[in-house]
Amino acid sequence: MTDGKTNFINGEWVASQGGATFASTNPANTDQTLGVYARSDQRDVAAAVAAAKAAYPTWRKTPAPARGALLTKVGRLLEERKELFSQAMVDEMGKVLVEARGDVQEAIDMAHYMAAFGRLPNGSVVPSERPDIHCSARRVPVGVVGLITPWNFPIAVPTWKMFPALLAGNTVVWKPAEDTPGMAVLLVQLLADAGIPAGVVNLVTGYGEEAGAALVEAEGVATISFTGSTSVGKQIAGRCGQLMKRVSCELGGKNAIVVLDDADIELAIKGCLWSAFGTAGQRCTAASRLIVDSKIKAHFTARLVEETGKLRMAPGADPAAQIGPVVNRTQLERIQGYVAIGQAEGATVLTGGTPLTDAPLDKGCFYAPTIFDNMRPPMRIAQEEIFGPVTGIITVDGLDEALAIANGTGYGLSLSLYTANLRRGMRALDELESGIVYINLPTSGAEIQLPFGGVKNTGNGHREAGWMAMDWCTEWKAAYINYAEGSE
Ligand code: TXE
Repeated sequence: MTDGKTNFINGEWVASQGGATFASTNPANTDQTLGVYARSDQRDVAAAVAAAKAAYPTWRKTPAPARGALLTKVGRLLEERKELFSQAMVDEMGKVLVEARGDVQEAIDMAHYMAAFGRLPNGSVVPSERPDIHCSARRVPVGVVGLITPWNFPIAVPTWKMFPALLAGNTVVWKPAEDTPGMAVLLVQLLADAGIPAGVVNLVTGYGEEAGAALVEAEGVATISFTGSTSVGKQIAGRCGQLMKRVSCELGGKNAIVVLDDADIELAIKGCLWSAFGTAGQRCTAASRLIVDSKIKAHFTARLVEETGKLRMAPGADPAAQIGPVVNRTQLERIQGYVAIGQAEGATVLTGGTPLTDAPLDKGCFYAPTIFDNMRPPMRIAQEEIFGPVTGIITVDGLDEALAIANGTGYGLSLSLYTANLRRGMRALDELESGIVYINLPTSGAEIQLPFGGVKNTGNGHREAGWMAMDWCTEWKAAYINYAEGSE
């Protein structure tokens, strides 16, 4: 299926109507082409939307428990193919195998979690002011949903969107990231194998400005759910506003870990390593700011640098690899650009600060785990999402200053605080301005039964995962039914 026939429309694998293609490469060895994919345009998107519209009436009327049963099958097939998916993800996206397995596991968990929703209440019966009037409110699907997804969690993020949408009775058109089309093809084939009917999920591979933008514009798409950069998210949300389309945006983060003077330093270091360098820092929850109390800073910094030096960078397929490559050369250059900006702003590189150019890593997009000291809150490296294995230490005196600095960015996704003091922890929980707060845990590690999303520039108020995931993909319908005598 790497012959360019990678659009899945009305249950058929087809090439783009214009015949254009693009290639996907291995970030651990950019000489290696992994596959050739349909480069879709507005015509392909229109065909996919037409298929989704045609499939909608039947899917909407399929009983919710039956839709849930199909998701159970999807979950089981994902379990069977977990290793295949994980290996393919390592090759296409670059994350290390253990993390790729985690990515697929999140999809498995979401399939089973959402399957159960098929048998849960989907609304409420509400009292009326009048006798013999039955009042109720229930969720109904919105129609055709358009999904635009990034490459960093190429299975988890799409399924966090798709499974609630399907369970609710919507049909789907999906435009995955151009860096991970192969993962999308695997997932969509699995959905078909599980028995999801033709037209219910349609795939259009291709570029954001072409296929993605066309999906936003497409007539008949009721809502867009997007995860990606803040700049593209704002563009999409603006356009959806003009078109009166619903839109759900999950954007970037500038997450921080606060380490107070009473913290368990070794626990905090373990958390910082995972948050800053896991997935090579390419997570919306990555901790790119470490806010450390001056009393423990010297010891904390020395230990963090020491432990960072032990991290093994290698292609994700290497069983000993702890950090793989970043996704592509553009990201590598972007990271290098931010490191140069940080140095120009007066921050000092304690370790890292360069791409890795010794063989065999020179063939891939490897960037050394990097720690800045003397990061100050107004610096660009302390305000903007870097999306690479780069973090910096900001020194503070006490909890008040730490909380103010943690809150002092335009983002609000995930903030963490390490302390042995319950009162300080609870104050942080109250005062940190983010969708997710962790105490004595790293900023990454979401569980699917809790809402995921953020405040400020991180999003537009929607949440994925948890039961709240039903909100973005459903409308409420209120019903008033008169059963008074004489109404029959
Ligand atoms: O994202 P884009 P990129 C951030 C992170 C990263 C930066 C750039 O800071 O360094 O974004 O990454 C589609 N209309 N995040 O370039 O461009 C695109 O095809 C419609 C954080 O990969 O936002 C892809 O499917 N769609 C984030 C998706 O949008 C468009 C995860 C994301 O691509 C489009 C990824 C357009 N005009 C990046 N332009 C997170 N929150 O975790 C692009 N797309």
